Amino acid sequence: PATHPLGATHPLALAPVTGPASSVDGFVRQFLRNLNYERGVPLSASSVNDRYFALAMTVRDYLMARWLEDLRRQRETKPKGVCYLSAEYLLGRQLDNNLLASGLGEIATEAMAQCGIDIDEMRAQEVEPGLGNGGLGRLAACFIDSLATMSVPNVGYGIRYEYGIFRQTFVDGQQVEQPDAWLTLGSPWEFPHPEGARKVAFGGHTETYDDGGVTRSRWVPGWHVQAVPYNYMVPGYLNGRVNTLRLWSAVATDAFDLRIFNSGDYEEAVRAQTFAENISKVLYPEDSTPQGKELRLQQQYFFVAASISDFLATTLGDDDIATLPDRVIFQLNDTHPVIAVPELMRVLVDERHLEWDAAWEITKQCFAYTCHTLLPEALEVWSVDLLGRLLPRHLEIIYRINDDFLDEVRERFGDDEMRIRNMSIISEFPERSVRMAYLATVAGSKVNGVAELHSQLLRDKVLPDFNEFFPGKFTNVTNGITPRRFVRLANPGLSELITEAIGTGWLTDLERLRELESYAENPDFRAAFGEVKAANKRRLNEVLFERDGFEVSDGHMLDVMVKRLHEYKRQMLKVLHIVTQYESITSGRVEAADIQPRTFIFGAKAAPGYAMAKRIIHLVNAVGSVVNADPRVEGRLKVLFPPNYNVTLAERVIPAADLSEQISLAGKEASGTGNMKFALNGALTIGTDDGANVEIRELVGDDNFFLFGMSEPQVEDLWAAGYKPADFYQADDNLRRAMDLIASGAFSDGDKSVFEPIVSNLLYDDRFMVLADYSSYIAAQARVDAAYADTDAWTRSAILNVARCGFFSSDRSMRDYIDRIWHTPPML
Ligand code: Z2T
Repeated sequence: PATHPLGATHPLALAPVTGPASSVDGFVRQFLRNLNYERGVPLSASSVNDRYFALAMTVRDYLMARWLEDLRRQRETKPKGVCYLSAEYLLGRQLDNNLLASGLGEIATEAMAQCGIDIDEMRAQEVEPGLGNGGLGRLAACFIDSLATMSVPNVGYGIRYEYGIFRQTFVDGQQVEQPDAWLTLGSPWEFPHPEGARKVAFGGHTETYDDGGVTRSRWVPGWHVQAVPYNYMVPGYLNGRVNTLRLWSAVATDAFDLRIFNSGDYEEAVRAQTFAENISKVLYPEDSTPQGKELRLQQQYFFVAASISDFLATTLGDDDIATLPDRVIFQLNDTHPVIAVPELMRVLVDERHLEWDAAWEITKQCFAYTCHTLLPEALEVWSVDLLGRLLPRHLEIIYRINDDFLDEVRERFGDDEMRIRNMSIISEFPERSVRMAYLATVAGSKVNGVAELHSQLLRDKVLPDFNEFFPGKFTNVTNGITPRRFVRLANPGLSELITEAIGTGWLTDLERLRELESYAENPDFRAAFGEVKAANKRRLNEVLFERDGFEVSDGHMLDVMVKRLHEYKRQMLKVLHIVTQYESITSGRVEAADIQPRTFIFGAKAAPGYAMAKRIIHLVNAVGSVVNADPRVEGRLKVLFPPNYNVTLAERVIPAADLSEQISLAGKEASGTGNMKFALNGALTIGTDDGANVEIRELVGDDNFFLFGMSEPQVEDLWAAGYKPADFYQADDNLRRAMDLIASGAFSDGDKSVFEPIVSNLLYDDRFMVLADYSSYIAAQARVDAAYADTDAWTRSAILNVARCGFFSSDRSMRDYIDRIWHTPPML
């Protein structure tokens, strides 16, 4: 048998590599067994998909013993665990991650080679599960990776959307959405458990009844659906641990089937079935503006009710319900799962017959809430009307929670009606509705923001009354990213270089990257580091050519802005910089030869209903076609916008980047996590003092970060003073020329109307103060150009970025949650 890749004496090497797949021979045998007996094909007649499945199953088989062992030990020792409740998990491809976690990478590669199979072709066969929109969903995926790696008991609960985030295509430069049918060829990573289905109720009405002299309320639902769990392995990194991700899929209940049988109205019955199954059909693609659609509320309640019921049935079992807080913390990933609060109250009071106050004491201890935004339009509210129709009992419970809470507020602050109105979970305008963030804040044992600045603004600006009322409830946990996927897998070259320099161990103790600091002064190391970056650019060029036919130029600085398209993130500022450079060449004021060659890469999906975001995508593509084709530019500026940016593409783009664009208006980006991925892969950041940029800059130092723009207090002041974007347009020649060029139709075949809405929005509204930060941004970009010209100094800075960003490991985020919020020790 092969030795463990960490060496048998390494403390993480708890589980020796054993079992059928632990040698190349064994792996080949198990692979062929799976191909023959699970896929039913001989190697000679197998399709790529057959081989991919058989390979995945062989990795699965290896992990299975560990999974079963973890589940057994959890049943036996009953530790406190984390139930992460999230409507999104943006997992990315699983094969490589699971090979890495199991330590089977080399064995599998050799075994495939012996079978005449190129393992890269297997990797390419996997369609990534895109069950999330962006940062929030990817964060959930990083967190469950870290929990498994840290041996903390955890189940991630969510929804198995049949269609994940849409596939983005461009037609004439404009976004067109295609359905993401990720399950068409099946998924080898999921384990359906129809026998573990939970019944979820909806609709109907409530009624009162006499319970031995006490009047109680109960729910008489109108209809039900079945929630079928699909389990996914979440393997820790080389520690022999496997946690579970459990995603729910909706199917019609027997009642629907019976209706098919009895009604005689077959079509109507099938329609009813389709209605039930719609619940887990598709991920809502809005990342920051809740749509208030009934189906979305159905999704939220569906997965949350199934998850609580599942936890109580399978984990708490017959144990005393009063011990629940010793066994679980339900972490609410934003407000999407907050309906879990009244649901747990309903279960405790209506089903387990606890007194209200006792139930509330338990509930408060069992929840904690993470807020991911500051945008007022992103704060979820549900109309009382809709909630009352879909979940009448829950609405009653929310009213009672609110009444009790406001009584306490009155007790503390007297009849301050203004304060009462401001703190009420129920808002009256523009229609009566439930403020989900308030409900989560009242119920949660802790409330956290996702970066220092964000948590501070949350406390002081968004929920100041609550902070005053609940001293100590608000806290910060700065986000993080898993270094396994975003350094080791995405950047094998850099990983090898790091290991050569400082040895192994850093992937589970990322602060050890500090040991690289001295290497920044070592010319050989810098040369090797530069070579890795160059190789990563070539690797990126390969995929960009393959997937989009892009031809990328050598010797360019790679300037990257990848994230959802949103006005607050200010892709427009990046466009104005590009147009400024382009205009300065074509007007003859600057020689093309004097310009630092740059390739600008954009990646961004717009919410399908977000017209302005879609127009900005159109503009980026339009600017790209004009700039890339203009001979006067002499190929020194290139704008590339590969469609359908996703985790798989991120893993190629980020390691190749020289410059990371993190240019949101200060006070708008809660944290950002792409910013961390870039810094840890040796890109320098040009950024505002926003979100986690603040902490990145503090760690890497001002010399290794290009800061620009207003600070959050300056933004506040400018608003208060009355912001007039047109004044900035008038005052800055470069800005005026860039805006005028866009307005002239230069990027729309002379048709001035195409981008007019963008131009006039910037001139007369500009909610995110693009024009106010423009001159500062252009000046910072000039500093970038100057810095890049000194390759050695740039590389030194890049190394220091890597060395000083170990803090941003999601392992550290998890430690913070564990110490300050969850109190769930590792299960050793
Ligand atoms: C999302 O990805 C984020 C916030 C949301 O607020 C919703 C979604 Cl889908 C409701 C992002 C933040 O914008 C980003 O700053 C942060 O880094 C990320 O969540 C993870 O916390």
